[in-house]
Amino acid sequence: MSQPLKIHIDGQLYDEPEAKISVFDHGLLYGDGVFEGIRFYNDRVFRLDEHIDRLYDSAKAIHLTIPIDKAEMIEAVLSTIRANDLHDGYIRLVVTRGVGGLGLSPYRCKKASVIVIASTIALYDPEAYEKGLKLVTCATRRPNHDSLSPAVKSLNYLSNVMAKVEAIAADGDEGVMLNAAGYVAECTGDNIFIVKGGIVYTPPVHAGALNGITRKAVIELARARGLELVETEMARYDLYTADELFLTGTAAEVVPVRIYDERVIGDGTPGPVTRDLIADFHRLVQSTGTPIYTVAT
Ligand code: PXG
Repeated sequence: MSQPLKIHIDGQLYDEPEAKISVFDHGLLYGDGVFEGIRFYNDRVFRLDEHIDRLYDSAKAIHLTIPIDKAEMIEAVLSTIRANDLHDGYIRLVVTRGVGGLGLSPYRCKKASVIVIASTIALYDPEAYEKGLKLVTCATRRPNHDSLSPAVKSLNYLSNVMAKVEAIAADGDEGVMLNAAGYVAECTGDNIFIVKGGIVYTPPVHAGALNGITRKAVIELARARGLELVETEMARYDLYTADELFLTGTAAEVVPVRIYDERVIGDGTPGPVTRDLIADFHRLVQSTGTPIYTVAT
C-alpha cells in the first residue's frame, strides 16, 4: 500500500487526509494569495531560486508578507520532497493571506499560511510532444496592468480557467489569451514562442504574459545555439503564418503546436528549432538545479 503524501503547512508535515486549512482563510474566501509550480528532475529542483524570487515578488505586489525568509522557504520545499522520498516530480507552493473574518480587508488576517505539496504531474499526453497540440483563441482576455498585474502569480486564476473551458469546448488542447489591445499574451498556463525565417520570437512580458521561468530558460537556450531571439508584440496573424509554434511552462515543459485556429503550422509536424530546443531543455533539467539529497559541490 502506498504511503499518504506528506504535506507541509506552516512548518509542520501532515498526512494528506489531515492536511487542512481554515474555511476562513482568505486564500479560499477571496483567492487572496500567491503560488508557484516548480519541477524537480533527477534529485534536483529546477531553477528553485528563480521560483522563490518570483513568489516573493508576487507577494510584495499584493502587499502580502510571507512569514518566513527565502532560505527557510527553500528548506521547506526541499524537506517536503525528502519527507516524501521523491526524485522526479512537481511542487505546488501556495502562500495564502491566512485566516481572517468575513470581509475583504487583508489587515484582519494575522499571518499568511505557507503550504508545500510535493507530488507528480503529467499535463499533456506524451503523443502531444511528438505530434503537437491544437490551439484555439479564447474570448477571455488577460487582465490589464491597471487591474491585477498579469505578472503576479496569484490564486485568482478564474480568467485562465474560463479560457481553458473555452479551449476545451472548441476541442483544443490549449487556449491562446490576448491582451486588451488584441495582441497575443500567452496561453492559460504557458508562454508562447514562434519561429519565422530562422528567428525565434516571443511576446514581451508587458504584453500580458507571466514572466515564465521556462520561457527564460528557453530564451537562454536559443541564444546559446546562436539563434536570434526577439521579444516583440505579436498578433494572431504572426502565429498563423509562423514556420514553428511552441509553448513553454513548468508543467508543459517545451511542447510543439500543430494547429492554431484551424491553420496548420508549418508542415503540421514539430519543426527543427522546436525539436532542438526540446532536446536542449531536457538536457538542462536533467543536469542542473538545487540538489535535494546532497549538498551542492
Ligand atoms: N503563464 C501562466 C499564466 C502560468 O500560470 C506560465 C505562463 C509558465 O511559467 P513557468 O514559470 O511555469 O515557466 C504559467 C505557469 C498547473 C501549472 O498546475 C501551471 C503553471 C505552472 C505549473 C503548473 O496548471 N503555470
